[in-house]
Amino acid sequence: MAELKNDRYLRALLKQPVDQTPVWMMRQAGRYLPEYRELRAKAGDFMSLCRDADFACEVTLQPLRRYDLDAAILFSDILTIPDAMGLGLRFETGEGPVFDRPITCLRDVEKIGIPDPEDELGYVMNAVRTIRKGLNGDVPLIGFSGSPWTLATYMIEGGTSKAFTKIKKMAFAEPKTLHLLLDKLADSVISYLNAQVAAGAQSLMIFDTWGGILSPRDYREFSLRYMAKIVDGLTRENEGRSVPVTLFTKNGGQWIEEIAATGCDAVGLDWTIDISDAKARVGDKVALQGNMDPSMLYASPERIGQEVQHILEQYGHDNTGHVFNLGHGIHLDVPPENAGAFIKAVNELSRPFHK
Ligand code: 1CP
Repeated sequence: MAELKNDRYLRALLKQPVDQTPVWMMRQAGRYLPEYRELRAKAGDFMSLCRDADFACEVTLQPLRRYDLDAAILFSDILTIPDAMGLGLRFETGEGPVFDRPITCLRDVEKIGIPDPEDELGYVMNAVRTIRKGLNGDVPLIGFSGSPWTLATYMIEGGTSKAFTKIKKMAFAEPKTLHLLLDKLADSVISYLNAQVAAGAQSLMIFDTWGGILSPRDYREFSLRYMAKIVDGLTRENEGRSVPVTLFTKNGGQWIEEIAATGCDAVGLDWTIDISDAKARVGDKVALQGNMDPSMLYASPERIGQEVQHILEQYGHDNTGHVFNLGHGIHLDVPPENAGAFIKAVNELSRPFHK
C-alpha cells in the first residue's frame, strides 16, 4: 500500500473515525488564484493547461501550497469526454464552453464511439500519474467525471444553457435517442473513471450539475439511473485501499435517499438543504459532503467562521462521515484570503467535534 500522510478525507468518506473534519473546495484550482491566471496566460488557454501533464500538475498543487486542504482534485474538466467523442470543444472567453458539432439527432448519437481512456483521453491519465508523483503521498487525489445527464446537456445544447429546451425536447419527443446517448456516456464514464483509478486516483466524484432541473420522475429516468449504472461498474478498491465514490446532484436535496441507494459512499450537498436534515434522512448509509454556500466566501472571516461553526453543529458530534466543502464551485472573484479563512476555520473549529 502506497503511503498516505493524511488520509482524513478517505477515512471520513468510509465512515472511519477522524481527528478533525476533512475539507477541500469544489473548483479549488482556478481563476480566483493569481498564480493560476498567470500559468493559464503562459499556457495560452484552458485546454492547453489540461493537455500538458506538468501544467495540470502545477495547477492542481497551487491551492495545496496556500491552504491546509485534505484532498487534491485532478485539474481537468468534465467536457473532456464529449471532446474526445469528436464534438469540437472550444472555450470562448466570457462565454464558457462551446461545441462546434453538437448532437441533434439519432444519426449523431449512432456515430459516437466510447473513447479509449489511454488514447484520446491519455492526456488526462498522464496528468493523474504526474499529479500522484507531485503529491508525494501528502493527501489523496480525487478523480472525477460529469454525470451522463450533465454531459448530455452540454452536448445537445452546444454549451451552457439556462432553459435546457433542446435536451428536454429530445427527452420528451425522442426519448430513445437520448437514452442511447446517456447509455454510451455511462459506458464512457465507467471506462474513463476506472482508467483514472488505474492511473492513481484514490477517490472518485461524479458531478451532476444539471440533474436538479428535472422533475423527480425525469431525474430518476434520465440522470439517477445512469449514475447508478456507473456506480455498479466502478473499481472500488486499488493499491490495497477502498476507492470511495461521491455523487453530487446540484439542487438534488429532495432525492438524497435515492442517491444514497445507488451504493455510492457519499452524497454531495449544495447549500439549499440543512445538513442535519440530510443526515437524519440518510442515516448511516452514506457520508455527506458539503455544504456552505460558496457566496459566504464574500463575507468577513468572522462571518465565515460563524457559518462553519453552524454547519459543524448541524452535523453534530459524530466522529466521522462529514467532508466539509462548499455547496458548489468557488466563485472566481473570491479573495484568496477568504478561502484561507474558511479552510482555517474548518481545521480549527472542527477538532472539538471529534473528541
Ligand atoms: O477560463 C478558465 O481558466 C477555465 C475555467 C475552468 C476551470 C478552472 C473550466 C471551464 N473548467 C475548470 C476546471 C474544472 N472543472 C475542474 C477541476 C478543478 C477543481 O475543481 O479545482 C472541475 C472539477 C470542473 C468540473 C466542471 N466543469 C463542472 C462540474 C462542476 C461544477 O462546477 O458544476 C462543470 C459543469 C464544468 C463545465 C465548465 N467548464 C468550464 C466552465 C467555465 C464550465 C461551466 C460552464 C457552465 O456554467 O455551464
